[in-house]
Amino acid sequence: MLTVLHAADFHLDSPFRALAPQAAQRRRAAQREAVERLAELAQTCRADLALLAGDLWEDAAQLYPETLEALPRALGRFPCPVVIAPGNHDPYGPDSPYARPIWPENVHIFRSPAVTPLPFPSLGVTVYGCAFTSPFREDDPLAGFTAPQDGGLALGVFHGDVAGAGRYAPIAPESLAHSGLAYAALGHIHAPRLCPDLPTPWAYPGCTQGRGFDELGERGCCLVTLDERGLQDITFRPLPGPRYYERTLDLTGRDPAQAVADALSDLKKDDALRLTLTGETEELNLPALQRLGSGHPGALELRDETARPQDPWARLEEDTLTGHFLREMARRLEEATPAQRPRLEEALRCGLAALEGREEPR
Ligand SMILES: [Mn+2]
Repeated sequence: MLTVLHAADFHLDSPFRALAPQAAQRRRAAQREAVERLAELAQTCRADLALLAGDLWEDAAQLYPETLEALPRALGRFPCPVVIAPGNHDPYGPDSPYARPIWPENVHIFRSPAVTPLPFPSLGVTVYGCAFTSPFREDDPLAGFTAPQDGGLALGVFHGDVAGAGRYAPIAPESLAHSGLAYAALGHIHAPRLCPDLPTPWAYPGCTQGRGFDELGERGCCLVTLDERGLQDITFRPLPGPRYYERTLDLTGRDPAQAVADALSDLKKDDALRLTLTGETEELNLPALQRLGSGHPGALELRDETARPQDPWARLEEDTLTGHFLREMARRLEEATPAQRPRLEEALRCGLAALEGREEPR
């Protein structure tokens, strides 16, 4: 049995421009720590091989020296070979950090845009992969490629866009199907997507850490097990670290400050929450509500979509259909028994909504 750890899209040293400088700095530190957590996971699950499918950093020109120390050090802690297929954010080139003598012996980096074999005879595995050598690549790196069926296990690691048609190495489904690979470890798409189907199982592990409200929830890597017949299992494994969440909070009948405090209570310090406030409530004191998030620096985003409570009887005197409706409902409610009232009140709300052309009763 072969255990493969597959990760991609670390985007180390992302700018986190939406955050205050200190919070952004903590996010970058957490990104570096995520690579340490990956190394620990590789140790605890006794990985035989790690496949990193590109975009390990956001921009080589903006890398901090700390990162160029931390990344090779963390990769050196993997108990196995680590194979990197550079992507559009970390393309290989003579000036790339990948060309510097900073990488430990267990790290192997693809340098050519052509698919190249990298054999690991002791594992009975050949890894096929290639590199972005510039920020764009419009051809399909797997077009016309088929791994020789030489008895060993053929695995692939590529940065590219499955079924995409853009400038980031579009990989056609037919190319994958004809590749002869027992598993294709992909990178580029930031949401996890696992496709274990034959003939060529593939997956995107997604980015190792969310960087904004377009990258919500748990983030991590894939653990893949294979035997000589091929894929046995793919599992998504979340990594610890700051998370982005998006929630809706209905404030109808609630104390806004208490409701927002409750929503924040299960959030970790560096987590970020976008909270859309809905329902009927008095005018909100947004700065005061925002201050409740001061324990989560720069990471509570409030969106006020609340409505003011309406007096249903405001138009009772009007000589309009609505006025007639309200007067009729007032008469019936006056005569109603307590048991009849809830149904009539519901009819009042629905009737008013219909007259106002609303989709939902207030
Ligand atoms: Mn990426």
